[in-house]
Amino acid sequence: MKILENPQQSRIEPTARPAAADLGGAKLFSGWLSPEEQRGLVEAVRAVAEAAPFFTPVTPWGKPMSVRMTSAGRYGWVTDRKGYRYSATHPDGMDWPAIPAPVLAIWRDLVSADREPDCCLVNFYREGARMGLHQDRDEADFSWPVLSVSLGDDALFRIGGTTRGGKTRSVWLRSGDVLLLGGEARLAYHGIDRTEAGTSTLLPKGGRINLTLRVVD
Ligand SMILES: O=C(O)CCC(=O)C(=O)O
Repeated sequence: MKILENPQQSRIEPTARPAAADLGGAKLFSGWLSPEEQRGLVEAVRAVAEAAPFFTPVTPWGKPMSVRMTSAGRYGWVTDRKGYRYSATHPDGMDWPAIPAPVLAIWRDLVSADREPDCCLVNFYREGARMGLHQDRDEADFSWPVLSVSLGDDALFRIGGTTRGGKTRSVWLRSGDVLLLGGEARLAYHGIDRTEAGTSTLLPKGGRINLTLRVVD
């Protein structure tokens, strides 16, 4: 896994950054982002959504997902009747906006300064939204980890092994937490069982935003 070994390269006060907890190979950095950094990220997401509006993805089987999505970067992740895939354009035809600088800074701090992610998927969970257990496997090179940032309401995250139907464990992801799925956990099944409304005041109308950064090709 390409995690920087020198935490001194963090942007702000490296000593203030929490250590990671191990979740069966995944690394959870609880409280990695300060409230001010979280507010900055929400502003950045707002600008992304103005350029590339949230849409309701539909599974290849025709079922609308409960999560709304948009993306930033060279690619966005989309799904519709044609299948799950990365696309260079939004379903409405426009290019995706660039990945905001403060989002890239998290990747540089925790993954690598040598290569930027190609895609920042933005998931928006209203109350009642969830994401079923799945693997992230539409990318070409699994040696790059998936980095996931939680903003807003708490979410019950479930993670298992690399085969469907195996043992899973659950942990609450809170606003400002950063999770890395790399190494043995890169292809772990994972999902969000539910969010807990009212646990954060970060988003004025409530809900949860998840940013997922991936190297695609
Ligand atoms: O919302 C989350 O924390 C997980 C998102 C996720 O699993 C995905 O986008 O593949």
